[in-house]
Amino acid sequence: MTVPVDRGASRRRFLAAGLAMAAGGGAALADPKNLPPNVPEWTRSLGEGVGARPYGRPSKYEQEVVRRTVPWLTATPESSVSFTPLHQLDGIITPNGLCFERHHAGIAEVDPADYRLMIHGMVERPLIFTLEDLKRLPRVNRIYFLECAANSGMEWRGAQLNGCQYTHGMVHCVQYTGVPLKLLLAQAGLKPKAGWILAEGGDAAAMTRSLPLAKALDDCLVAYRMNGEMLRPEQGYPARLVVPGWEGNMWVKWLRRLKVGDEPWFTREETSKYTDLLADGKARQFTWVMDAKSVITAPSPQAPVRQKGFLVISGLAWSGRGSVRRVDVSLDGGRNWRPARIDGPVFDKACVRFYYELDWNGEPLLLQSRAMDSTGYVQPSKDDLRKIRGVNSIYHNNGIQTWAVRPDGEVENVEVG
Ligand SMILES: Nc1nc2c(c(=O)[nH]1)N[C@H]1C(S)=C(S)[C@@H](COP(=O)(O)O)O[C@H]1N2
Ligand SMILES: [Mo]
Repeated sequence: MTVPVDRGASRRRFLAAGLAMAAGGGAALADPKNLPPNVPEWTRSLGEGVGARPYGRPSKYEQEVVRRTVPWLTATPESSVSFTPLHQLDGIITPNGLCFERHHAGIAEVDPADYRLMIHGMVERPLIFTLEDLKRLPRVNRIYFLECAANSGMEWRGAQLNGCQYTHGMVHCVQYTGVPLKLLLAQAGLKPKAGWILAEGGDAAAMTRSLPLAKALDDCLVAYRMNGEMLRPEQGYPARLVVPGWEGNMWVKWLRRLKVGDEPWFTREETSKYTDLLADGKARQFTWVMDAKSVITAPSPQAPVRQKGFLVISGLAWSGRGSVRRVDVSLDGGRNWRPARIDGPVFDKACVRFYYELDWNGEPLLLQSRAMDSTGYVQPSKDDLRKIRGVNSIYHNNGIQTWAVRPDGEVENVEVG
């Protein structure tokens, strides 16, 4: 059923038309015996009682909303990544079970009774905390995004992966509960020469990163809860480092040790990995901050447009340097930009949700979004980024993404010259 839409109509009329189409369009898939004026199946019998689901699960009709992997990307599942289904989510919070995972040696299953966090090195009092010790300390709640530095890393040499889950799905945004790192360091007492901290994970990769003391004392947390419940094993249960705005690799999971020193350790993860190879063969090192970035999550290749008429374009934006101040959307590959509508809370170093509504009559679109943050920084085009960074890099690709919307509503990952 097609409802002709007057292109000059008011937004209220677009909405009315959209609703009429939704009712008509949905009818093809529906079972008539559940539709008005009939009494549907679920009204004819008692439902499952309370207690049947001690830990709730999504509806059985939502089974397609899952993390996905790209099998050819990595040699083993233990050192690999799964991607957040960004195209199927809304708002700013990522549900715990859908947060992308990046492990270098699989998921460590840490018994909380045996969990210990050691603080040593250039401190007055080396300390060992149990999980209960951490939980007894004053705690804070903060919403932050975590983005792997390799997010969009496959796209440096051109459009590759057909879906924002794969091009941008190495990001999640949750509310952490934890202890400010500065409080733990104060308990141990920093020696005058202290300038760096080595964070080590308790997994088989024993992931280690050097963290400058200034950042540790600023806003880092040792978190043990996400979105209210204890961290998931995938996210570092029972405790992980939270390094707001900085590359995901530094957010050491299954955190077992913090060593205070006076210089960085130059570990594998900050020399051979997580450095950015430039065109001249030199590499940038210690590029910790994740710059402003955005992506349209729907429509996108995995979320094509199903109906003409009123269309909500939806996306996510974030910046590791502050808060997102504005997001612009382009329908024509970056020639014209219009401000998007940000809806929901805007926090520092957290995702924001933006919308742009339009009436779509089947004309081809080249959808783009660009984020601006509180420092005045504007998300660059991929070509502008390549002028400075070359194409040897894997990490820190925050270039503007383009989705081509075809007249039939299918969407494709493309680049505009
Ligand atoms: N101990 C440990 N911490 C780790 C990793 C790891 O493999 N082991 N991977 C890092 C990387 S590269 C990223 S991007 C983030 C991913 O966090 P997530 O799995 O919660 O999404 O964790 C970081 N912390
Ligand atoms: Mo990462």
